[in-house]
Amino acid sequence: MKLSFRWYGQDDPISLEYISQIPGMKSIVSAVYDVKPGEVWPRESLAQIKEECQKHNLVFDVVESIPVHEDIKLGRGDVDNLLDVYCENIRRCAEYGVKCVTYNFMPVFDWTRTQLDKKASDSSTSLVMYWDQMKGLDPLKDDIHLPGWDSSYTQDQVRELIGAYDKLGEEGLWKNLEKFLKKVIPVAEECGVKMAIHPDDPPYPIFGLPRIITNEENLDRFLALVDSPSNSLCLCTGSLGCAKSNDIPKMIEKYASKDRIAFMHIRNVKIMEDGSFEERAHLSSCGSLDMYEIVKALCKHGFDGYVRPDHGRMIWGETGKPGYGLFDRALGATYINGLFEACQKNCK
Ligand SMILES: [Mn+2]
Repeated sequence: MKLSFRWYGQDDPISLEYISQIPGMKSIVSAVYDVKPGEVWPRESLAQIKEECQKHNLVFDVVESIPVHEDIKLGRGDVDNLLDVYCENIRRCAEYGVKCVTYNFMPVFDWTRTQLDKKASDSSTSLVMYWDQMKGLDPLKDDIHLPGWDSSYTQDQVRELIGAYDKLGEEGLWKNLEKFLKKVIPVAEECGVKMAIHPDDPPYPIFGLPRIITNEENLDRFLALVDSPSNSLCLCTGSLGCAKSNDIPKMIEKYASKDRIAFMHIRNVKIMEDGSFEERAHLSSCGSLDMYEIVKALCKHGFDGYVRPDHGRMIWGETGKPGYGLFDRALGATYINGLFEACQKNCK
């Protein structure tokens, strides 16, 4: 496996120097963050990320993410031009050494939480999604400002988008995803890039919006749309793991054996009685997921893709971007290192 860490570029309060001091750290996961979806990424921006990483003996080889324009997901507007731009961005990333590109196909919102700084009994804070805070919210009637949702949309735009997705439905979204893949995957193959779709977070409908990258049946359907190693998964344990019905080690076993996992996001969540969930420390005993079984399933199939510690808690007084502090993600990285060392030695 190749250990990686997400870095938000020059504005990230966590420096590449600090990241490079985490044992075993090799790859940087980043993106051009100041360009809107549907626009071409300037080569200078990619070159700059690459150079900065090199200065710290790190490699910029994973992109998270190239966002998919809502019109591609909705199949409206100038889709063909938007798809051309998307392909051009893949080519440009490859020119600067990128091997894996993450993206998602979630309508409107990337992820849903009701609170970003829920205090645990040890005074650490983390992101949570509580149903009792969600219930009663109706984006068609109320002005909703959930943390993490794109604040560049006006409430009217959100309502329009929700209406459009409602009309489209799940099958319509599948159709548009297929069109996207048929255009993009051949380009990725050509330039040696693995496209890794991130599952929906959480993996069930929110406010009636269709969600399709959610469970084993749908992952099978997704991978069959274009049967190529370039059409791969970013298997996020914490996203898929929010649904009790998803058996994460079993899913990893299946997709790693077929070489269809390009990228692993490893983190733990605690699922509550009512289906609410809290992001927790990476350790198995801190949440609902068995991290040992997860890593064991990867090692059994000689997994050599990218791995990153996903969201961490805020600990030791650190402040910053929720989920993306240094300390707890670094602890996660060393824990992941330990699990891999043990599992790899056991597999031999
Ligand atoms: Mn993730």
